[in-house]
Amino acid sequence: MIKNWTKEEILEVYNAPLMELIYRAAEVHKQHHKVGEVQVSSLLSIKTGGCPEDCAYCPQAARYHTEVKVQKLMSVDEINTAADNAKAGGASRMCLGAAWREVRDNRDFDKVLDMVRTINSKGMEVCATLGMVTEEQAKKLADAGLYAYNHNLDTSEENYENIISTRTYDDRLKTLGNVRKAGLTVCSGGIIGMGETAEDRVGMLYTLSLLRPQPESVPINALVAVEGTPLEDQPPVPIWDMVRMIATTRIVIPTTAVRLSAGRLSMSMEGQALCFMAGANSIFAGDKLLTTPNPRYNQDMQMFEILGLKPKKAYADVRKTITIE
Ligand code: SAM
Ligand code: DTB
Ligand code: SF4
Repeated sequence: MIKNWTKEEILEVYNAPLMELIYRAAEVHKQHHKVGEVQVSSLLSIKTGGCPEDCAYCPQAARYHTEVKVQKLMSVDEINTAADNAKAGGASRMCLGAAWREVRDNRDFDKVLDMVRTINSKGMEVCATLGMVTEEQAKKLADAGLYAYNHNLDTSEENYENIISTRTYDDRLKTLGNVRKAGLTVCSGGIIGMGETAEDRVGMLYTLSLLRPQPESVPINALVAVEGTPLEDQPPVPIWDMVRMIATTRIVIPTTAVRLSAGRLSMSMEGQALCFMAGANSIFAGDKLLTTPNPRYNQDMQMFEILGLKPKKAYADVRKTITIE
């Protein structure tokens, strides 16, 4: 039975003494996951910048003056090469990101469906984050072999309008519903460090925890404050807040993959180790996220070696092993 958390209960967890919180999260983690196994995803921006939305954190919004250069949708050939490289580097999942408000039924979408087929045929999990989708579009993505759809709630319902005005929280939830109806797995989380309160962080986790089924993956991003965006002057998120947020996510949504997402470049290895201890079991690897830098791949593999972490195999690889044995 999945526990129905109240906001008050989640806030109590979030505010617990830090060592108690980490211990509790680590116990939950051990019960539901293999300790030390971390899913490694490769992130690729297939269409960059020029987005009509006004998300205050985002360097890809056309209305802010950032250094991001607009790039039209990549070709299927380019994706093919990128997927080969990612696989050779040990990634088991590839996540395709597009700076779109929503998916439109046009040739670009057909191209994305081709990209999904191409990556899927290599035995890698494919995830996409393309903005809002209808149920029909989500079904087409599922038919092409998409494994997961990422669509973040980003913050609490109450704080949403302070961060984004060009769409509503309900729009976001509607897309998550469409994704679910199409049989895709759901990846949804948010960002901390945008000036939100602890109650906002908890409010977001509360909404995510109420989804049935709960999301299979919850990315927790630390804001990367990019020059030219309205949030450019936000101070860096203390690592302790990141650890608290990850531990609380782990406790409230025990079976999900908690992804230590954006912001790792500003974290020490010790800080990241605490995040893994507190229940993070997924990262984005590769020296670029969508438009901002990420730790170098070799540096991450060194961290894996030191902390005794192992990259998790793609579900497709696991299936193959089972059939052969
Ligand atoms: N356009 C699509 C959408 O908004 O759903 C997909 C791409 S969008 C860049 C994916 C997610 O990246 C956002 O929901 C947000 O959580 C995260 N993100 C974007 N800019 C960020 C930043 N500067 N720092 C941390 N996370 C960020
Ligand atoms: C998510 O939650 N974080 C990733 C992924 N989903 C698509 C994106 C992070 C983007 C960070 C800012 C950038 O590189 O543009
Ligand atoms: Fe566009 Fe997504 Fe960036 Fe918002 S987060 S501006 S929707 S690319």
